[in-house]
Amino acid sequence: MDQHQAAPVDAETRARRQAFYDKIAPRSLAPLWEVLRGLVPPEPKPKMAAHLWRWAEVRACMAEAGALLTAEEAERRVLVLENPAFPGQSRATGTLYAGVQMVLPGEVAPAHRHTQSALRFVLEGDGAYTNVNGERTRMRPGDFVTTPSWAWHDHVNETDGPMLWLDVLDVPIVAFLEGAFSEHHNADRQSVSRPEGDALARWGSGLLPIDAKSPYGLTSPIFNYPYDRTREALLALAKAGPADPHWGHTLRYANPIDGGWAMPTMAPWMTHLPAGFTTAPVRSTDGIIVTAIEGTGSFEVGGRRTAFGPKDVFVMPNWTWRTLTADSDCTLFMVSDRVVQEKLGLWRDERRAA
Ligand code: GTQ
Repeated sequence: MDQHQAAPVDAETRARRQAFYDKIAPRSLAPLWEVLRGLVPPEPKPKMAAHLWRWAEVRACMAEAGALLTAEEAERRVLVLENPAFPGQSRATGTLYAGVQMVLPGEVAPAHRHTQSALRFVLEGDGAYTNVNGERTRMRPGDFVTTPSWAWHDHVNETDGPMLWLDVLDVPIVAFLEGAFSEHHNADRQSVSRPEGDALARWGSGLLPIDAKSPYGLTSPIFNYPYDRTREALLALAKAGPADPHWGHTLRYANPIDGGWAMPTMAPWMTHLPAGFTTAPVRSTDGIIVTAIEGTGSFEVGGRRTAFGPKDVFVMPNWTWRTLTADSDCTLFMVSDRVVQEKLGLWRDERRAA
């Protein structure tokens, strides 16, 4: 399609042009024609790399970090999952931050708030809680927990065992927009003003308050989408009919108020793949963070296959053909910036027959 080719130029012309560029540079001017191809490329060239973090490795490093400093000292004891293509940039994909957080028995990760939205996907432990704007939410493996932009949040572990989860934040997106603000609470733990389960009862039962007004702007008012419910729904789907060739059995986490994605900058969903199932190739403009809460299998991107097991975290690049294979029954949590791209009219996908 793109046939436009600049005619070759001789050395003298090139030198004259360069002299002109050098002359205008101090005036903060630059020639578009030297960079146009890169500014409006024919299609995305993904910069992020596909990568997998083995849970056993992350867990062992986390145990070491646990002996080095407390959650209070660290404010958040997190090992950042850094995409190898972006060293030092705290990015798991081109646009999303991810990390694994640990809160040990008796610890508190003190209350703060920030304009970045956060989500938690619980990996290990049972019953430590996160307080979000006056409501306590107990966490269990497989739960999807939201922390809306500018909501106070602290994490408290009063159980006997360590609690670990995957954090995903829109840090790179907010940084790009230069919209980062944050504050510390004057108390380590915020006071709890509503009973546990209040949000789920009001918003997460297929019912809505009669005068429903969104308490958290564009973010779903449900703080915790418990895994037992999500799992039950997915297994019912799997019983009811065949899996979609490209998506398997997939449900997205929705905002009950408007049916949109649960969060304004991060689009989370969950996929069940029965043992032996391989998805047909898809590529989409969003880079995706994945973790298996159950099951083993492999993913193939750009012709390279990598095996995964429970709690491994992996990333699949934007605009790169991908397939997922389940060796045993798999439940996969996935999240991307798809919601942002959809709002901007940018999201695209392409699908091939199996
Ligand atoms: O739990 O509030 O992984 O503020 C990074 C920044 C977690 C949190 C992260 C944060 C948090």
